[in-house]
Amino acid sequence: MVDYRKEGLVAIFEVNNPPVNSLSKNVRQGFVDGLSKATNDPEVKAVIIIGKGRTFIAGANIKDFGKPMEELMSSSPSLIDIGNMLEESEKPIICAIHGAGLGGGLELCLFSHYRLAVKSARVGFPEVNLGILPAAAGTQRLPRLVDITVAMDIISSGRHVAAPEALKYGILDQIVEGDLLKESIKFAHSVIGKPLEPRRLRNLACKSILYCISVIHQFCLKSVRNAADLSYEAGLMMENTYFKYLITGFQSFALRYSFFAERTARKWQLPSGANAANTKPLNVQTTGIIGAGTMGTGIAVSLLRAGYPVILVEQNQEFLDKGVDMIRNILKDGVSRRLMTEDRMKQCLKALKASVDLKHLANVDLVIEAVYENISLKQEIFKKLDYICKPSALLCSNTSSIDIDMNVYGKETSAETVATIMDFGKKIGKVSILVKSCHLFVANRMHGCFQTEAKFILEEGALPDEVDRILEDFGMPMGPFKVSDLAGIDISCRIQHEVAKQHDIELTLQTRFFRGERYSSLSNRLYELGRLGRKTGKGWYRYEKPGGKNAIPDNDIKDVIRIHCKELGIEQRQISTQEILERCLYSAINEGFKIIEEGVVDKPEDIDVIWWYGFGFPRYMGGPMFYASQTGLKKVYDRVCYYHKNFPYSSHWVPSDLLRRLSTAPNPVPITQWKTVLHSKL
Ligand code: 3H9
Repeated sequence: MVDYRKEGLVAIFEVNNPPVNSLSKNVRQGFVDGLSKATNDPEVKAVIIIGKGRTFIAGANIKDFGKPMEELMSSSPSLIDIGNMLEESEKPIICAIHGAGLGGGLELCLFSHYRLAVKSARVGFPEVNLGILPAAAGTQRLPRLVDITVAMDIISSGRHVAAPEALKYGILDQIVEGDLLKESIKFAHSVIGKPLEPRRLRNLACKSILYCISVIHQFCLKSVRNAADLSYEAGLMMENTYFKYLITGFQSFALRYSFFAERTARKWQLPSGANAANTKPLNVQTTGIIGAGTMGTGIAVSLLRAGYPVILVEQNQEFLDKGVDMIRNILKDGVSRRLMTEDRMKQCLKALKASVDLKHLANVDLVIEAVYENISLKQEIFKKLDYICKPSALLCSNTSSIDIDMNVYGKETSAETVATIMDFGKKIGKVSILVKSCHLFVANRMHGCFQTEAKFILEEGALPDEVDRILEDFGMPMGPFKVSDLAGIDISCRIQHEVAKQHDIELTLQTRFFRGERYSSLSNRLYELGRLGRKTGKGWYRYEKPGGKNAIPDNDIKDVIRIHCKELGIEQRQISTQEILERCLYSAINEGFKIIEEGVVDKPEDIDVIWWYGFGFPRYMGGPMFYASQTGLKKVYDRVCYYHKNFPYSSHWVPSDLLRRLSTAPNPVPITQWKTVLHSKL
């Protein structure tokens, strides 16, 4: 686990715990053994710690955190024990970092006397993302090395700091060009015999005091403050107390689930047996996008930023020019927000070609169709692409509501194509989740239930700002009515009318049922009043100006709802917070169980990941399916049945059979095993 060898005067500890050299118990023991050898060997004058494989050390083993507290805390040697031994060593200890030095990995570096890294390395304290704080002296030692505001930023943001930035702060002593080990050995020789006392961080005083921020962040803040206010020993004791408190809490539990869920979600597999591990992605070098609207231009920016050349195609020059302008503005905004340099922006714009002729897509490796939601238009485009594009080109659609087998992975989609798209998603900085084709797909299908219930709740007596506040207090970044105002009320109305047209139905303000389902025409009423949301300065809220961002509760909306209900004879009543939360969340969760049941996703984790990235569902709640598992499936099922009885004309309340079966299991089935119940007799 820690391989020990000597190169002249230098002992090398090579951490060898694939895949990411986490600090599990035998690695920690390996350090103790290595240190004992190095200390007792008079020939050894310095020690280098280096990681084998793709990275230095990714921190403590997160799987250990599920263990009971006594076992966790008594598991010796602890990281702090090792750290103390490193710091006290009379022979200089040098950490040589490549890949990532995170969490406990960085703490170990801070106990060492010197830190070197290759330019591509990253360091940081991502513990906040797991709902804990760096508790192997990280909060006590980093503020002794760098300015306290920098320490607070790194600890409370959890961000990965690139080596050049870390060098600037003094976290690193040197960036190494060329072979990391060879250069580190040279460095080791240069520091042999130099005094080590000034290199021992515990002796340094903290540099300044500050201000700051949520539960985990508050603990990080308190702990960093302790570095300034208390002795090192007292600070350490408090850090340990906070850690014990946080690690047993719900947030850390949910965040640890989220960490693994995201990785599990990446592991796609098809019924044929093809999967992420056994299928090689194809090489995508050139791309094309059809449609220069909001979606098309947004996708173009992602591809350009990731270094792909893009050919953007629109039906006429006017739309094309508008699209190119939009792309230019997004990139410029990125420069002004320091997300990219001016030079990088220029390179991106150079890689963009614009055309009104589909024929220019003849040689691209991948085409993304992003035109508006109209099935015949999309089909016509794909027919043309079949002739124009080379046979190996991947044809993709950005549809979000049309149920076409060619959109996601359909019956005819090869495993190689799936592998390529999943890999491509990662390369453009997105999280890709493999889902089967179904009406509205996963995100819109579940979120549709959530939004629909929110509207029914208004008809029954609540106000938009009340519903939004309750869901925001729960942790959603924005309530459903603020989201609707942002997206534009006209967009959802047009989609509804388009769907109705396909069924030869005309929706009016009096429509209360659509295809046998309860229907709310409330947004159509706003549409007719020209209240289209932020862009018109009025929607479910009013705004300081058209395009304004401050949502102000509007008394006029009360009248709109009152008149709507009076005309349609809908009775209004007082609705409790519990009912609002349950109806929005449980309707979506019940739909989520149906999605798993139908095999549209492979596992519940896929749904949770979609909700964090798609709708900003709070990660510290783990996602809607994890939230349901923690609430208790019996409770969720009983409430779904209750609402089904009360609202029989909403099919999203028909209880999922999988949910029913899980809720009656004699013992709670862990979320990771729900799928097994699908095939069992429960
Ligand atoms: C900590 O250190 C607490 C301390 O302050 C003190 C406590 C007293 N443990 O992400 P990848 C697995 S808390 C266990 O796909 P990449 C991961 O699940 C820790 N397993 O690779 C996956 O497994 P599988 C603070 C871990 O190259 C595989 O390794 N540190 C750990 O895209 C590959 O991972 C962090 O939070 C771990 N620490 O990214 C860092 N890390 O193949 C967490 C990874 O079965 N790690 N695995 O799915 C990362 O951010 C990324 O893994 C890293 C590599 C950037 C290192």
